[in-house]
Amino acid sequence: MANPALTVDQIESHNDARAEALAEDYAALGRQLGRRGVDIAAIKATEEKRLEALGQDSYAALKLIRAAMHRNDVLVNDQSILNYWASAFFPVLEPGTFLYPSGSGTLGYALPAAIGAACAVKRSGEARKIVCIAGDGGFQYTQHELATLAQYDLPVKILLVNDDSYGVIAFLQRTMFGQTHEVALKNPDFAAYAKAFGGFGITVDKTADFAAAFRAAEKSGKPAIVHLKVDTNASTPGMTLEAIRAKSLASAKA
Ligand SMILES: Cc1ncc(C[n+]2csc(CCOP(=O)(O)OP(=O)(O)O)c2C)c(N)n1
Ligand SMILES: [Mg+2]
Repeated sequence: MANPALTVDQIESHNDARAEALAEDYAALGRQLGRRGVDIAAIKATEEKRLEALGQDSYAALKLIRAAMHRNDVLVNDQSILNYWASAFFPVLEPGTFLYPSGSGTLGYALPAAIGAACAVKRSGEARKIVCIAGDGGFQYTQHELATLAQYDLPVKILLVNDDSYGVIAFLQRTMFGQTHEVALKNPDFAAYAKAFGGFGITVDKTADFAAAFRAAEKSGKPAIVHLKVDTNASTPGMTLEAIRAKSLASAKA
């Protein structure tokens, strides 16, 4: 016999129970690590300092976004260098406000998930912002869903970090093989793409311009893309990609 369909209320109560169980698991893990003398807060603070020292535009944008968001607003993440950093360093202040494809690591998750979050917020009548972060590669997996945002007038704000590349894959290839293969991307003009759907689109290429661009996106009241152009050779914690490449080539020659 087929399973009877679940009601929205049943799904919500199931999700609440799971969230509570997860919170208990994490608290228990924290206590266990604490007993072994592992100071997670200290490790996090050290790593955060290292990341900040890289002076990355995308990470600076992430911090500005946190400052612009209320504690109940929702950040929806794809899989990109900035999303990995966000998964470790974005301060999450309330349960259910940080959506991330934990485990599956699915590229293209963020936009459809943001649509789900925006529908839930609309249904609840609450005034909560939905902000979505994706890289150029991951965004293109599901970018046609911008049509859904436009059709249902869902004012999701998207930070699209564009390095014209599957950047993290390039990083891994350079680290392991000293060269890259098929990671460069030919992208559309993402700001124009948002405008083509009647949304708001803007391109910025430095941190100094980001806050004003994000404010303008919020003010528009529309689905919006803030298109942040970053160097294709963007840094990764601890070392720039170029430095990693040079080291890898040198060791291959030795
Ligand atoms: C469905 C799926 N395909 C492939 C991957 C492997 N993958 C993880 S990150 C990534 C590159 C993402 O590129 P982009 O969104 O531009 O972010 P960047 O690494 O440049 O910051 C790829 C191909 C994945 N996680 N999921
Ligand atoms: Mg990229």
